[in-house]
Amino acid sequence: MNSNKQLYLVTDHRIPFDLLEKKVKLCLEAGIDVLQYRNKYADTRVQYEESSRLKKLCHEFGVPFIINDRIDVALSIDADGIHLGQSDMPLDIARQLLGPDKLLGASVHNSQEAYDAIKAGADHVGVGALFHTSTKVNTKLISLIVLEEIRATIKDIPIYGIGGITPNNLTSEYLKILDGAAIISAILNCSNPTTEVKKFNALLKKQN
Ligand code: TZP
Ligand code: MG
Repeated sequence: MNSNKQLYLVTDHRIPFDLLEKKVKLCLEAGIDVLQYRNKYADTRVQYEESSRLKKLCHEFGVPFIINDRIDVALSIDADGIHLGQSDMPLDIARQLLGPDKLLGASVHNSQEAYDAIKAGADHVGVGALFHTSTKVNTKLISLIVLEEIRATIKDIPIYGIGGITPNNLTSEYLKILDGAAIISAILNCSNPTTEVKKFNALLKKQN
């Protein structure tokens, strides 16, 4: 079992950017492993400016910075990678545009999508929603059985769980399958992000 699992923080567009930046800094200080900028609503210029600032901050802590959906924004700020869903740019085209060295993440919901993502050159996948979430609308829940099927298909690249994950529901059943957890609300919409990051890391980094 991989005992050094990753804590992958995803930004929340509902938080005003100056406050978000402060919270992200606290999380970097407390120990996150990856940051993804996710904002489906802001103008391109805003996305460019916000992601430039967050990339600079992440790199002060040696943490990779990934952009959701927008390959143009990722290229423009030389982000470390991109995360794409099933209705975004095809993964193989994204890989051609990004080159071999950038991180390419894919959202998958079943073993066929997992198989396709590996073939197209994904470096890691996100699977969710594992639990009820109000952060993303129209999200179907992925059962533990389907997650296990995806794990059986994906042997060599990391699988991150996403969707409604909290320190309470990230149980050993999930930890034995996942390589990491991707979180929005449980860290960014709580009164003390530092404490929550530490709680997650106590689960994710414990020696199994
Ligand atoms: N993809 C599947 S669920 C989800 C995304 C982006 C939202 C995760 O946010 P939260 O607040 O951690 O449930
Ligand atoms: Mg997307």
